[in-house]
Amino acid sequence: MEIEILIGFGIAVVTAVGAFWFKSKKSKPAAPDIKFEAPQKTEAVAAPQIVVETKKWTQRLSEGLSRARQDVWGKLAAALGTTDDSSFEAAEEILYTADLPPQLVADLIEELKRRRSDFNDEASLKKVLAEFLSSRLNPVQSIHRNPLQKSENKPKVIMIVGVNGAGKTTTIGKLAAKLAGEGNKVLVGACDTFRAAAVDQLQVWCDRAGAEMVRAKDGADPSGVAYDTVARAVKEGHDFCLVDTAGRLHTASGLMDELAKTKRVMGKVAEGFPHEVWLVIDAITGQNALKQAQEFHKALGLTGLVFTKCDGSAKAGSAVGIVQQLQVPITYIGVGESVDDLQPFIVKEYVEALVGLEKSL
Ligand SMILES: Nc1nc2c(ncn2[C@@H]2O[C@H](COP(=O)(O)OP(=O)(O)O)[C@@H](O)[C@H]2O)c(=O)[nH]1
Ligand SMILES: [Mg+2]
Repeated sequence: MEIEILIGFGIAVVTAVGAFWFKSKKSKPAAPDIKFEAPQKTEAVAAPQIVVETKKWTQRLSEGLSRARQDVWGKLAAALGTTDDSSFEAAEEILYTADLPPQLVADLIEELKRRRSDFNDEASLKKVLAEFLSSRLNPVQSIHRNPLQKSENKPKVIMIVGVNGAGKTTTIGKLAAKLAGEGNKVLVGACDTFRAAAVDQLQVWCDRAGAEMVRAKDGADPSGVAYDTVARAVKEGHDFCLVDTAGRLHTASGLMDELAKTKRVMGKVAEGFPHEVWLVIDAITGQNALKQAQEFHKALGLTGLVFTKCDGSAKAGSAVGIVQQLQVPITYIGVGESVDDLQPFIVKEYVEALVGLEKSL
């Protein structure tokens, strides 16, 4: 009797499990068809090209500034979680790791204390930070006109200076690619005549960009190469002329004299040459970049700064201090080695990416 009950029970269990297995197996194939196709297709087709482009750059900028955001700006929210004075001390310490000038740190802490009631969560704190940083950048940045607008009297001449390894040659290569890609006739002068490798590196960029290049024998006088370059650019009707220079240490007075001469000599070809003198700054240099920049500014009268290698640098925020103290605007910002990783510096994009505001909206 017991055996019969057990067998009966066993059959019932096997039948139930079998039915359930069969049912679940049968219903499986239907699901994937609906899930996969539709959303991907509509997104790709519907998005207008321009939106996709903008998104890509702000995304790259955001990724490029992630180190600075994680190590500095993003930590402020946690530090300011409490309302006592020690939280402001902690915030101050974090800001110093960003290599900001002491006065700027003091001003920001004061602003945070003054506006304490304006932020009660992370998103509102980020807004206050972004407003503060913008208020420091905007007065200098707003005086800046579109630097890569074609000059009425061709060519527009841009001289690029900076210490060794800052990213001068790469910046010229990227700008040449951008300008030539827009249909401009571009001539590049290889005035870093001290290193054959530097000239070869520039040649590779120019070949890729579709720009022409003036090169002289190794060790030739850089100012002579600069003169030849701009004179040829005038003669041949180039739209833009980009002049690369050597970069030893900014403390070497010989370099400053040589650069000043190079600039002067270009002015002999036509009045107003060069129209722009841009200093390329490696973001990792932090506060030290200010001393560099002051030296270059004194010798050459800078019209713009290019802030490179912001990717991977916790000090990417130091740009704010440099712009404010030097009163020279940033024209371009670089967050990587590819051509598209160098883009015009837009205050709103930069501060929002730096503090992570765009993510919390
Ligand atoms: N990660 C990163 N590397 C960069 C950036 N700009 C330039 N570089 C690299 O920095 C190095 C030095 O650049 P280079 O243009 O030769 O410097 P120069 O001595 O001032 O001419 C090269 O390896 C570049 O690829 C940037 O924005 N991000
Ligand atoms: Mg170089």
